[in-house]
Amino acid sequence: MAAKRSTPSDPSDSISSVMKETRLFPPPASFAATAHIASFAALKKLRAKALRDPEAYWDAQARELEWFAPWKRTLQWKHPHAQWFVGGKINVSVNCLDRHCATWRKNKAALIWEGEPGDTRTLTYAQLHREVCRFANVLRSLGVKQGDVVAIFMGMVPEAVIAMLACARIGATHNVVFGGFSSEALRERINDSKAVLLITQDAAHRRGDKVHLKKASDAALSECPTIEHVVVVQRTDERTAMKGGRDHWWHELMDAASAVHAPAKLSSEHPMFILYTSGSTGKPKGILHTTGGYITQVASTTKMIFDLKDDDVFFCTADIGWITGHSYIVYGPLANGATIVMYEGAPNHPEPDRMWSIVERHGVTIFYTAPTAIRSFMKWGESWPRKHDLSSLRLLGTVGEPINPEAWMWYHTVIGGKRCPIVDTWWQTENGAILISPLPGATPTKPGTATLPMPGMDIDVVRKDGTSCKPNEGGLLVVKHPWPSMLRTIYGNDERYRQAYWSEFPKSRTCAGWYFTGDGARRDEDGYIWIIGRVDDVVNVSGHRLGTAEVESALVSHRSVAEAAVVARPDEIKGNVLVAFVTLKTEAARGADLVTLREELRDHVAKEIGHIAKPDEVRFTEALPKTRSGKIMRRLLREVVAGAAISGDTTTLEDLSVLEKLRSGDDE
Ligand code: 7RM
Repeated sequence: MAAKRSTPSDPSDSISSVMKETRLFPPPASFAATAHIASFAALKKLRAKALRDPEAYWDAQARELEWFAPWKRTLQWKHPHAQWFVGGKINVSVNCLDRHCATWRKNKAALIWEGEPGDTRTLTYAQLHREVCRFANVLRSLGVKQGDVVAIFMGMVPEAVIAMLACARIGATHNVVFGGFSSEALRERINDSKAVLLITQDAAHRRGDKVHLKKASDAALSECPTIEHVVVVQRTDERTAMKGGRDHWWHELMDAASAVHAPAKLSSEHPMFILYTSGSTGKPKGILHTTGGYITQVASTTKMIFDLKDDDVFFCTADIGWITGHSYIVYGPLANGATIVMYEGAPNHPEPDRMWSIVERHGVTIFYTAPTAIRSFMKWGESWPRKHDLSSLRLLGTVGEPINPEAWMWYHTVIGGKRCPIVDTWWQTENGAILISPLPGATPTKPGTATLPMPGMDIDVVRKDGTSCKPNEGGLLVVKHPWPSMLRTIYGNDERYRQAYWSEFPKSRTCAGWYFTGDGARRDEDGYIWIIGRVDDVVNVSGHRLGTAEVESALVSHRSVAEAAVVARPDEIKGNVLVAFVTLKTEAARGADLVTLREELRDHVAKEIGHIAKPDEVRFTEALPKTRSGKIMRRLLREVVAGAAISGDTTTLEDLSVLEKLRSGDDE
C-alpha cells in the first residue's frame, strides 16, 4: 500500500523536533556588570510590562530619537496595515549624524573602512555628515525629489553608506541591489521600483579580481526607461565608458557641491526604502519599509542586543545589499553613535584569516556574522584565527539561519575564547529589525536557539488551528501584534502582501489576524524558541514531520563534515526519503574513503537523532547552492533529487555552476 503522501508545506500535523541540546551558558558576571540590561529578572520584567502595553513601550523607545514634531498617535492599525508614530516628523540622517555632531562624538570615528587590496579610510561623524550633505545636494541638483526611488548598485565602499544616508536625508526611497546580482536581476528591480537615478561604481574588488558594476549597469539600463541619471564612483583604474548627459562621475559632482544641507522634515510613514527579497516562486518581492517606526526599532534593538557602548567597535560582515547591512551596518549603529567597521572584499583574501586580521588591527569588540560564514571558518581550520590576538572581542552575534550547536561551540571557543556571549538573532527582511534574541548581559543562552522574543514583541508558536503549541511541540511561528519596523506592503502589490503574510491566520471571530513568518519552530520548557527552518523545508518521513535543519545539524556534528543540506525525495513506500548533500572539511576530504564515510554518516544521524532521520542517500559535493546572502537553496536541491527541471527564480543563486555540477552528478 502506498503511504499517504503529505506535502512538506502541509502544516496540519505538528512538527517533530528531534534536537537535544541542554548546555546552558549564563552571561559572564563581568559582562552583566556593565550591561544596559543586566539581569534575566530585569529582562523578564521589561518583557512582561511591554507585552501588557506594547504601544507604551514603543512610545518610550521612539522618544530616544530626535523628532522635528511629535506624533499624535503611536499606532494606527487597520489590519493588515500599520502606521506608527502618526503625525510625527523625523529625518533618519539627522538621527544618525547631526545629532552626534552636536556632541563630543563630532570627531569620533563613525566608519572605519578597509578595502580588499588593503587600503583604508576612516570617516569621523563630522566628515561623514559633510559627505552626506554634499551628496544630498548632488541628488537634488540632478532633480531627485522627495518620494522618488533611487537605485544603488554598489560594492562595500563608503560611498554606498553615504548614498543611503543622503537618500534618507532628502526623502528619496532607496532601493539597494546587491552588487553581485546580474544585470537582468538589476533591471527587474529598477523597473519594478520605477527608480529615476542609479548610483553605481566602475568596478568592485572581489577575491583579488574585479566585478564590473558599471558594465552590468549599462547592460541593465538598455531597458530601464525610468532612469534619468547615473552617478558613478571611481573605485578602480578600470577604463569606464560614460554616456554623455546620463552618466556623471561621483567625484566631479561632489567637488562642486555645498556641504550645507537642510534635512527634509519627513512624516513618520514616509517610504524610506524598498529591498527586494526572493520568494520561492514568482518574481522578487519589493519589501517596503517606512521611516519613524523603522529607525525606532532598529536603533533600540542595536543598543540592547549588542549592548552598544561608546568605546565599542562594531563589525557586521553582512553586505549592505541585505537587510542585515541596512539595519546593523548603517542605520542601527550610526543612530547610536557607534564606530562601525566595514570591509570591502572576500573573507579569505588574500588568506583565510582576513576577518581575524581586521578584528586585531581595528580592535573590534563586537563581531556579527552568519552561520554559513562560521562554517566556512571552521572548514578552513582554527590555525587561521589562532594567528591573531582576538582579545578585543567582547560579544559575538549570528544571523540568517539556524546555527547548528557544533558551529556555536566552535564560535564560542575558538573566536570568543569562551568569554564572549553569543547573540543568535532571528529576524527577516520583512521585520526590519531583530525580533528574537538573547540580551547578552541577561539571557542564559543554549547553543542553537535565538531564545526569547524581544521586549515589545508578541510572538507565539501555534498549530494550524491557531491554538498555542505545548512545550516542545513543533508549530508555526507567528507575530500577533504589529511592530514599528514591520514591512508596510510589497511595493506595487498589496494583494501579494496580504496573501504572503496574512492569509494563513486571517482575521476572524477568534483570531485578530496574525503575521505568519513562514518559519516552523518549537518552544522548549523554558520558553526558548528553536527555529526548525522554513515550513517549506519540513519533510514528512514515514509520518514524522522533521525539520531538515535538525538532520543537517546532526551531520555537521560529524568531524569530517563542513556543511550539509537535506531534502526530501518523494517515495512510493515511505512518502518521502531523505537525501543529504554533504561538503567535507578541507582536511577530511584528502584521501577519504567515500563509500565507508557515507555509511558512517548515515549511522551517525541514526545515533544522533534516530532511525527515522537516517538519510537514504548521501551525496558528496564540492559546494551547495546558496543565495548570495549564504542561505542554502533547498528548493533547488529538491528539484535536483526529483530529476525535475529547475523552475522559479534563480537570480539569487550565488553560483549557477554549483547547480550544473549537482545535476550532472545525477547522471553518474
Ligand atoms: C535577517 C535575515 C529570513 C529567514 C527567516 C529564517 C532564517 C534568520 C535566523 C534564521 C534561525 C536565526 N533576513 N533566519 N535568522 N533562522 N535562526 N537566527 O536573514 O529575510 O534574509 O531571511 O532566515 O528562516 O525566516 S532574511
